[in-house]
Amino acid sequence: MIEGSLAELQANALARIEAARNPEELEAVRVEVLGRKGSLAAVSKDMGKIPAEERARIGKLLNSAKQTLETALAARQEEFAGQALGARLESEWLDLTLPAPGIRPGSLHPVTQIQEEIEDLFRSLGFTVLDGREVEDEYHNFDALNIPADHPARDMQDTFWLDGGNLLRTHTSPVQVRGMETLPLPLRMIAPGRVFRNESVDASHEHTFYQLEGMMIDRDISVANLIYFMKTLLTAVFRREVTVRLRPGFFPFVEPGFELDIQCLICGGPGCPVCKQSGWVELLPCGLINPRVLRMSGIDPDKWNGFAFGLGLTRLVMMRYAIDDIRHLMGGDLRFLRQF
Ligand code: FA5
Repeated sequence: MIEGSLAELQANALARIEAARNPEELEAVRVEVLGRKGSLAAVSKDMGKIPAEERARIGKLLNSAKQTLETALAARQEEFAGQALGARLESEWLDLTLPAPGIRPGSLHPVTQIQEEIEDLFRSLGFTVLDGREVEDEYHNFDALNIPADHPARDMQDTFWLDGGNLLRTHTSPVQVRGMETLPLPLRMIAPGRVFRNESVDASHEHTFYQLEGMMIDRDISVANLIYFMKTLLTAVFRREVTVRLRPGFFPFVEPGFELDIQCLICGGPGCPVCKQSGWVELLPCGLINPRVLRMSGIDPDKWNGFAFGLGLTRLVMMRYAIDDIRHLMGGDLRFLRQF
């Protein structure tokens, strides 16, 4: 009698183990059949009622049923675990053979591009490229350039003064002085770099911008030599004839001094915010080096003379690419910069 119900219990439990649809249902079957208060435990309790000679045999049957069910349960649990792992692998699957998304190549800032072009041009003409310092002393930025103590450029409004008397250079001209101090004569040098002025920003003025200084010292240098180099420079940068004009210009370190303006390439002449409605853009102040400046740097002006220029590099870039606001160039906006 007990044999029969044991066999039925086992068959029934095996079917339910097989039919369980998830680990929770399987656990419910395990508790019901193999748990402390489960159906197998109930059968064990009845062992006392079995005649002694039958007890050992029934006990064996009971154990074997328990083992069979435990094995079946473990096998089904493993099946569920395998399914769960499969699902997870499927959801987290990564194709390591896919090609990586391309790295977007960057490019040099337009100011750097034109700076490097001009450096190449002047190197081919025998010029040395010098690197100046952005923090300068008053002597190199002003005194050695014959800029008098009461010159308005030294004002707080125009110059960023630093503690201790130094300053952020207001132009690249101090590199002329450093060139005269260190290079042997005759000398040809250019010095591109960043300069700073304490002034308000508008479409054509920044407080931080780039200039490119140039200087040539030799024997018998004339204004004709200066004009030749300036024309060579502008033709290379604009790759076409540009209309220029020379006006007298005053800079204490050159004599005579000139302003070389180019006709505005943004508006072509009638006037726009970049050329302040004048049709001309001041680009290239230049002149023959003042003999006093040569003498201050230990050069004999009776034997040597030369020319110097101070190109507004940021403005030149604006002209070349017809950029109508200088703030685009200094703003670091990638939407703008990716065009170059
Ligand atoms: C000078 O700085 C002189 N050192 C140039 C020089 C060198 C003259 C050698 C003679 C011999 P200026 O202050 O004019 O000069 O500036 C030179 C150029 O820098 C200008 O023509 C202009 O193109 C540019 N520039 C001046 N101020 C600004 C500004 N705030 N923002 C952008 N560009 C400027």
